[in-house]
Amino acid sequence: MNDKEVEKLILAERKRQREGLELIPSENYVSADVLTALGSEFTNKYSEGYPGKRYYGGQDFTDKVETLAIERAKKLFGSDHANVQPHSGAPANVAVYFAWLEPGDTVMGMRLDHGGHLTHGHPVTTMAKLYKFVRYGIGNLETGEIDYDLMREVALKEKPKILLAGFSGYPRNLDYAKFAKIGNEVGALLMADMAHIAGLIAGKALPNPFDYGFHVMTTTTHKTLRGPRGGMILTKGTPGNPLKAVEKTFDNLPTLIDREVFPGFQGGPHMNNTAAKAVALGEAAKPEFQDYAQQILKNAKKLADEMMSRGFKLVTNGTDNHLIMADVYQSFKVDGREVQDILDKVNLSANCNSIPDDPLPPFRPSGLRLGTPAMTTRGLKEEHMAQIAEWIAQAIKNRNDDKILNKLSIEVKEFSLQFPLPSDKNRCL
Ligand code: DSN
Repeated sequence: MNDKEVEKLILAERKRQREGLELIPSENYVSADVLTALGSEFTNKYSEGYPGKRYYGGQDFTDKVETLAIERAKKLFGSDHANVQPHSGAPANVAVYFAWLEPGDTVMGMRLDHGGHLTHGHPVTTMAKLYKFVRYGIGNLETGEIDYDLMREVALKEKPKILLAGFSGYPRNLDYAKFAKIGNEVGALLMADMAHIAGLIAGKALPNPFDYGFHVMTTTTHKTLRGPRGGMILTKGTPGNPLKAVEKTFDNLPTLIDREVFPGFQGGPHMNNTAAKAVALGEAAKPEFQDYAQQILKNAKKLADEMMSRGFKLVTNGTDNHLIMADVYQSFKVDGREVQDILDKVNLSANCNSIPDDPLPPFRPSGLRLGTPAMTTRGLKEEHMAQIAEWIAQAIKNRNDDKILNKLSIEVKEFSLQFPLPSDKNRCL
């Protein structure tokens, strides 16, 4: 690169990623092909509109690459329609709200402190000024089971126009059949935000909400799906072909969503990103991606067991998916932010997170959130999980001993370097 200042930072970040282990459950390592598509000449092109209906010339190849991404997404997730233009997960969710709701309408989503996401109506978001958000949450904190009776009671009272299933900090599975029953009873649009688990659904390791009658799914493309940073909206039903599953017809939903993404509130799509999404969707359709998805779950269960055997209290006492939420405050009387900082010192990357009914504030919460998608990409298996749990426990216990922390950081680095990043091959920089 000519720009040595930026080159230095790119190389430093690459070194950080190689020498450490990524335990943040929403992060991953993409392939060299995804990086190549991201760095391609598609970044030079404006393509407002959709394939076959653009506002600028020169769209022969952008149309083809976007169509490829759309067709791959539809096939992978079993949808009738796909919009691959959202720049990320938040705009994907907002597009569905704008398409389906009038200001003042009600949406029902998961409590943030029980694992829900900011964009599911947290009071600090702009959406919370436009719509009324009501909540469901975990009924049994020991098992993590959602209180579906209370969900139904609130839904019957509040009549949400959207019932939203999805999370960014919930380590169990949702019962989509129960969601669908309640949603259909009140005539709500059934929406799943599968940002965290899209790769697990694509890899057939977790159930697909569409198989339970959901109407729309939103997702990011960079978490378990292992693509570039971006978003996507998948819908059932096509224009002029109403869904028969519910009394209300949702036939115009795909068109309404497309209009909200563009020209509603996004301008030109990022075509380099679209190309990279197409690559990632192609990779996720391969049989080996199913092995990857299963291995994520096996690793998460093993890591959870190894942590619990070392004194970590886990929210819901384990995991059914890729993520683990540890109550480090209850376990070791140290808050999640401090643990996050300690782990950074030993080349382990995780993030602090609020837990249900957290006695501590959101910026210094009780929880530590971690997960296995990224380390599984690097080839780690169940037999490595005891060592990772041990490093985390040792780092916390010896947090005031720089000598021990330094020794742990070297151990983690030497271990990590044995597992190259998938993009280490075929790099041009
Ligand atoms: N920031 C994402 C996560 O880490 O889960 C959610 O948007």
